[in-house]
Order: sequence, then C-alpha cells, then structure tokens
Amino acid sequence: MKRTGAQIIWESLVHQGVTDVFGYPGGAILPAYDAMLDYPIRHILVRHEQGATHMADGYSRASGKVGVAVATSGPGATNMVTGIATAMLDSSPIVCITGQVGSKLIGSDAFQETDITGVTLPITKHNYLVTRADEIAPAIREAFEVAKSGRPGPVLVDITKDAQQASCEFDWDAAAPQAPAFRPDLRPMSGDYKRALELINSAQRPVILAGHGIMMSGCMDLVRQFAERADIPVTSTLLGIGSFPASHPLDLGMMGMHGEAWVNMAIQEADLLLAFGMRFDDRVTGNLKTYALNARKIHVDIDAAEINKNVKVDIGLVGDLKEVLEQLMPGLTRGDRAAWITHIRELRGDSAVRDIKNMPDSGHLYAAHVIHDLWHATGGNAVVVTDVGQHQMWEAQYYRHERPRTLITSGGLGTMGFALPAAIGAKVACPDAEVWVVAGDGGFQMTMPELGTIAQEDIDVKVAIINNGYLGMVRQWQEFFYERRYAATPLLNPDFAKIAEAYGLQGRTVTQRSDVIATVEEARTHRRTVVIDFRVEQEDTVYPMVPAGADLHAMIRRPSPAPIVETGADA
Ligand SMILES: Cc1cc2nc3c(=O)[nH]c(=O)nc-3n(C[C@H](O)[C@H](O)[C@H](O)COP(=O)(O)OP(=O)(O)OC[C@H]3O[C@@H](n4cnc5c(N)ncnc54)[C@H](O)[C@@H]3O)c2cc1C
Ligand SMILES: Cc1ncc(C[n+]2csc(CCOP(=O)(O)OP(=O)(O)O)c2C)c(N)n1
Ligand SMILES: [Mg+2]
Repeated sequence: MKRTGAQIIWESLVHQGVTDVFGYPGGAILPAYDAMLDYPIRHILVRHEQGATHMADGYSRASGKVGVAVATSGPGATNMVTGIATAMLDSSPIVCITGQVGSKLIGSDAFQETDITGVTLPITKHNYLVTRADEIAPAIREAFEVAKSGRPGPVLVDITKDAQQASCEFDWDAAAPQAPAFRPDLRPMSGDYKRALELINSAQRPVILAGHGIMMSGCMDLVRQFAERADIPVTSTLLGIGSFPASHPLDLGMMGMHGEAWVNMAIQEADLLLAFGMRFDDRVTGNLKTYALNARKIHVDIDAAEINKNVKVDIGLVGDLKEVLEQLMPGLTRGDRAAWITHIRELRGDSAVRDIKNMPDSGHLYAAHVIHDLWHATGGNAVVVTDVGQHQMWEAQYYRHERPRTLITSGGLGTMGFALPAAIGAKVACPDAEVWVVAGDGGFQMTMPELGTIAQEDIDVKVAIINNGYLGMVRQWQEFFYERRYAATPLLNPDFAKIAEAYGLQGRTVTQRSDVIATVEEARTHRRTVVIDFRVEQEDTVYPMVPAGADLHAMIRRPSPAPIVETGADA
C-alpha cells in the first residue's frame, strides 16, 4: 500500500508498539505532524525540546520501553542535544525523530538547517539522515533495534521534509533490519566461569557492586538469590539504587563520593569485588591508584569496552548479566560470611543510620527531613525523579528504594533540569504510579515551563522543591575548596507556589518540620499536580564526601556536634 513518508513515520511507530510521543512542531517536521492526527498515538506537547528528550528518557527508565521524542530541524533539533547526551551517558534507550530541510537544500545554510547528525554523532549510539520516503521505515525499525539492544542508548533519525512529502510503498516486513555482516562472539569461555567461581567461593571479604545494568538486564531476583546463597553484602551505584531492596539484611547502601562511609571502607578492605552492570565511574572509585587494592575483581558487563576501561580486573565476563548469572549459579556454593558482615556492621559504628526521625524539632527544616518524611509518607513506594545537586544525594541517602526503576536520576551527565520533564515521561509510561519530583531550586527553574505541559496534558506528578536559596552542590564545593567564596551560587527565587497557581496547579510552601508530613499527605490526595516549596536550611552539606580524585577512604565526615545526628537507630 502506498503511503507518504509522513504517514510511514507514524505507521512505523505504531508497528513498534509506540503509544506516546513527546514533541514540538515546526516547519521541517510539519508534514509528519499533519499525518499524526490520523494515528492512535498520544502526542504530548512540551514547552522546550530538551523537555521532550528528558520525557522520553524518563518514560524509558520507568518502563524499560523505548521513549520517543519529536522535533523540527535547526533549533528544535539542537535543543534536544542535552537530553540526548543525558540518555547516552546513562545508557537510556530513546529514539529522537527530527525534521530536516529538503534534501536539495542540505549544505546550503537553508533556513533552520543544522547538521544534527554531525552534531549528535558523539552523543548517540547511532544516527541516520533519511532523504527518501522508502528509507524511513527501515531506518525507524533499525533505530529501535539499536536503541534497545546490547547496551541501550539514544538514536536519532533525521528525516528531510521532501522525504516526508514523497510517497512510496509501505512494507513493514521488508523494512526488517538486515543481519549484521560480522558480530564477534564475546561470550565468556567456560574457563572464565570456572575461574570466577573459584574466586567467589573462596573469598572471605567479597562485596557485590550493583549497577544500573541489573535493571536493564531485568535480573533483580537473580542478583538477590546470588547474594543470599553466597551470603555476600551488596552496595549500589547511584543508578543501581532499587536493583536490590533497601530493607534486605545484605543491603549496604550507596557507594562512592557521597556513598555511605562504611561502604567505601568495606570496598577498600574487600578481597573480592563483583561488579554487576556498573562502569566504575570516577564518582564511584575516587583515586584509581588506591582503589580497592586488596581486592580481586570480577566485572560483568554487556559492553566489552567497559572491561578494564577504568579499573583493571582479574576476570571480565562480557554478556547480559542475567545470562552470566544463570551460568554462575549452579557452581555457587552456599556461603557464610558472618564475620565479614559483622565487621562491616562495626564499620558503621555510630554513623550507621541518620536518625532524623528521633531528632528533636529544633525549628530548622533540613532537606534530609523532607526526604525521610516523604519516604515514610509514600511507604517507599513512589517513583522518585530527582534533579542534580545536593538534594539528589540526600534522596539517594534517605529515601529507601525497595523496587527497581523507582529512582530516576541523571547520573553520568548530571543534567540540571532533568527532573520535572523526566517525571512527566515516567508518569505517562506508568499512569498508576505515584510519581514525585525531588528538585533543587536551581535545577527546577531550568525546565520549570514544563509545568505548562503538565497543565495542558493533565498529568499528575507531585513536586518537592528542596529550596535552599543556593546552587547548593556548587556552594558546598566553594565551602570546602574555595574558602567559602560563594561566587554566583546564591539564588533569588520566585514564589514557587504562586508559579504553580499561575498554571492552574496547586502550590504550597513549607518552612517547618512539623508541616512536612501533613503537606505531603494532603498533596497525595489531590488528583492533579501539587508543587511544594520546602524552604530548607541554606548552608547544609552533603556528608560524607570524597573530594574529586581523592582516595575512596579519605572522606570528609560530618563534623560533630552536627545539626543532624547520625546514630545507629532508625525506623
Ligand atoms: C552530583 C552527583 C554525584 C554523584 N555521586 C555518586 C556517588 O556518590 N556514588 C555513585 O555511585 N554515583 C554517583 N553519581 C553518579 C555517577 O556519576 C554515575 O552516573 C553512576 O555511578 C553510574 O552508575 P552505573 O555504573 O551503575 O550505571 P551506568 O553508567 O548506566 O552503567 C551501566 C553499566 O551497565 C552495563 N549494562 C547495561 N546493560 C547490561 C546488561 N543487560 N547486562 C550487563 N551489563 C549491562 C553498561 O554497559 C554499563 O557499563 C553522582 C552523580 C552526580 C550528578
Ligand atoms: C545544566 C547544568 N549546569 C550546571 C551544572 C553544575 N551544577 C551541579 S549541581 C549544581 C547546583 C544545583 O543547585 P540546585 O538545583 O539548587 O540543587 P541543590 O544542590 O541546591 O540541591 C550545579 C550548578 C549542572 N550539573 N547542570
Ligand atoms: Mg538549591
């Protein structure tokens, strides 16, 4: 059957099972927008194309499905760059479709012409410039395959206006990707499994480093069984949070720059690290020269390029984590690491858990209070989407995630402005989930206009702004490393509650600890978005902190007496 290129775009998306796209129209993509009206796909009109890419990303991270963003050529496409790079750094599968000027105009500096495939070459897994209608279906079909296969990532399909306007035969079956000419078989040899099992079964002080790859592989249960059978404690990367239940006795919490002190000490003392779907980011390792020198290391990753990239390992097992663990399980002996686990418990000492609940209300409102109370109020069951900064770290420390895909955050690129749009995407993907944004006053303002998207598309996400009047994480660095010279970090903020009201949404302001739970509970009863402006202590600090490039064990600890006490007892 004959179709225009514009129709083929939507027909292909329907064939891919796409039900929602996030986008913003313009001249070069107008034929596609016109055809869209005839297809059963929900289009969410964003306020900025960066928002569309973060929404597609949030959609993907919440559901595991490929998120789709659409934009016009030139400024529409370049506005997507930050969102594409964000998805690339965190291996998030999204497909971005952009309009391009007519094929005959390419290279002529035509109106709104940008070489977007050139611009995005280093930040996409792959991209396409499509200049003919009959190339559209194969390109889109392959784009989805590339985005979600192996190590996932963003793919961009740039389609010229004349390709959208031309007609051709549409044959979905014929558009199936051709088998790759050569794909090396990198699966581990059976000898590697044998050696890995010897190391695991004989280790006295092993630690599992749980990464984002566990979520992408969908093998949370298997990791739990593995840890339980071998009696190995588990620590998570920021993006691995939720891959292992926070309430599990073997869970240690987060590792790294702002990870738990006892976790970093345990890593330095370990005799074996089992890295499962994590990439030894510099926020995780600190100084590589002194990182886990006592430990043998086994790294399981689907991307061969990650093995020995940052940390030299004894055994690299390349493959899908689920498949690798299935191979290992039968040879795994039942372990008893009680002595090691007791030792780690001792390392926790008096800083085991931050006892916010039992702290007397001194009249100060700390971000940690807000996150802790939010965790309690939501029963730990919300999908929390954070922005970037101090509040992001406090969320990771104080909200205890039990389930995968319930913490959505920009880790690798650390993109301020991510939270609000990504939360919209998460809610569209999972309409039954309770979705909370936890954002700083700085980052929230970067994509605040997406409140307009929320209002127009009737999307219900709850927003907690951790308002400290500063670009807090940068202020913290200035406090530690620049003699408290607060260059360009104090913020003059609008009244966020009034901003929400201007969009026809609910707004609240909280200044006291005693009002946190009640306001959160009240927000939960509303069917629509509520924005809560939590005015928190301005110069609070995230502890512990491994200064960039310092040894993992050389953490800056909370000075005592501290405004928030860290004790051994918590709810
Ligand atoms: C302000 C700030 C502070 C931060 N502080 C910390 C911190 O203290 N601690 C911390 O941990 N992080 C911190 N981060 C985040 C950090 O920068 C990294 O983003 C994070 O550590 C990466 O986690 P990951 O390696 O698990 O995930 P990713 O970077 O997403 O890597 C996932 C890995 O899994 C692999 N993979 C994918 N699919 C599969 C599969 N099916 N099977 C096997 N492997 C697979 C991929 O190839 C990749 O190597 C911070 C970020 C910011 C912005
Ligand atoms: C787009 C972007 N610009 C700059 C930065 C650098 N940066 C990292 S954290 C931070 C401060 C964030 O402030 P805020 O949103 O108020 O959160 P807080 O740290 O106060 O919780 C800045 C400027 C960034 N990560 N992203
Ligand atoms: Mg702030």
